[in-house]
Amino acid sequence: MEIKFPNIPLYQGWGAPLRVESDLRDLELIHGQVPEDLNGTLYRCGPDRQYPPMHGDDIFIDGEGMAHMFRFTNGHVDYRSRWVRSERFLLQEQARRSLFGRYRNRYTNDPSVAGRNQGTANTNAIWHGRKLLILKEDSLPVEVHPDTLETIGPWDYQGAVKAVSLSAHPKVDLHRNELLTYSYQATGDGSTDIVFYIMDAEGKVTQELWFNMPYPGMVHDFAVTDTHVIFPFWPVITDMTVVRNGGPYYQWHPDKECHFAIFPRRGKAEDIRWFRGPAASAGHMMNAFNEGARLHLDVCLYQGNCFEFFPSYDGSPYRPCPPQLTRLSFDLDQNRTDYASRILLPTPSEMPRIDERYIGKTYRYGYMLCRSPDAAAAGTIGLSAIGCIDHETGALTTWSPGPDSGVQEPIFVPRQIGAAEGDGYLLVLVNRMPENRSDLAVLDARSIADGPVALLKLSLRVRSTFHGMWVPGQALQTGIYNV
Ligand code: V55
Ligand code: FE
Repeated sequence: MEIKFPNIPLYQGWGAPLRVESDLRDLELIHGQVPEDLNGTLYRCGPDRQYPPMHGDDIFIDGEGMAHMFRFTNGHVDYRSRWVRSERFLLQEQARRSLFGRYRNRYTNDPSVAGRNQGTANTNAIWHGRKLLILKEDSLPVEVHPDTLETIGPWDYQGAVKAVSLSAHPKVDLHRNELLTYSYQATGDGSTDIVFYIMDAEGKVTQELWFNMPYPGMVHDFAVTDTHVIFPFWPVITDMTVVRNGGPYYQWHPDKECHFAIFPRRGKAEDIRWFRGPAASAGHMMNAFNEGARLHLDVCLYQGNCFEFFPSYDGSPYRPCPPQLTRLSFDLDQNRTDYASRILLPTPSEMPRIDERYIGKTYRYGYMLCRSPDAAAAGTIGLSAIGCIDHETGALTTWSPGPDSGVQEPIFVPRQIGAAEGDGYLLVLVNRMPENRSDLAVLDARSIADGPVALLKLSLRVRSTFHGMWVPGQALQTGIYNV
């Protein structure tokens, strides 16, 4: 059977399937100097396409996972990429074709893979509990080797995780060396079960709280404060009747409300407080923190449906709405169920990150993709700049790699153990679209507008990735983070 990808925009230009595993020792330096104090590894993960899809209407969040690493040692930077050899990948490799159908819809899979794991392992890479884990929210983590990216296998915390999946957006508490994570639709497709877990530095489950969601929604990300956990439920909902008929796994329900569950990190089901508000949606949270009895959630919020490819259940047309960094504030000492909402930044922004030593704490700096001044002139959303918001002044500073280039989610690296908040670097993959290849930019996080302190060249394209993490060399050796 011939290998031919459908002629759709998704697979053209920068999105063309790459399907290549690479090793590139010693990236070329375009300009600047790689900081000598930057020792460790940037891990990232994104989708590629192993084989042409079974259905023509593929969506970009559904390719097979490719893991990437950039290892920094004493000024040298080495790059490597490997497919994540999930059960799905291995089955398809054997068959030399796609066997899994539409995104998360097992009713569209080839009958030969009934009951097999359809997880793509394409969303995030995190290092915790002495393991490098590749994550996809519909399945359990896949462990890969932190030096080689060779796949080791699925990881269920020695059977302690009974949920069928774990989120791709866990939070690592670097101070306590704990992982805070969860599973939604945790007992199977369309279920309303959700479970919150805390794992210790050795990967032992030390907290587990099961409860029910208001509807079987998508819970792509959540947030934690030093004391609490907040789960947002946006009305992007699974209807199993639709799924069984081969339809989309999620549909937008503009007539349903958002719900938020807030409880103490070590709380019980009776501690859960619920809040509600008008329909909106989001992929990603920047951070959350406590201020007295109030909990603030900073989120890149869409005033409508954030997924064009998950249509409205009632056939109403998709209305584009740019993501805006918004602070939702919840009073925990009163009996109200509503919350306050304030836009922190009107400029569209997404893929928010912070200095992760400040997860759950009052924090000053946020980093994200944002609309570049160039794109603003062209009238597109064009999230082609890196932004840094200073919550103390409200000021936004940006760096754009040029009008024909794109950027991927920035990752913050502290300059050294004990550095002040925001004192460090941002690592940014730059998409050089006209040249069909990538750069890796190292920015000084305190002055991103000055441009990279080091710009490294790859002779190849690093297809768009979603998320990742910096792991200090010292942490890989000792097994724990030291901040
Ligand atoms: C998202 C991404 C996913 C997914 C569900 O950005 C939601 C949201 C990368 O995969 O499966
Ligand atoms: Fe995400």
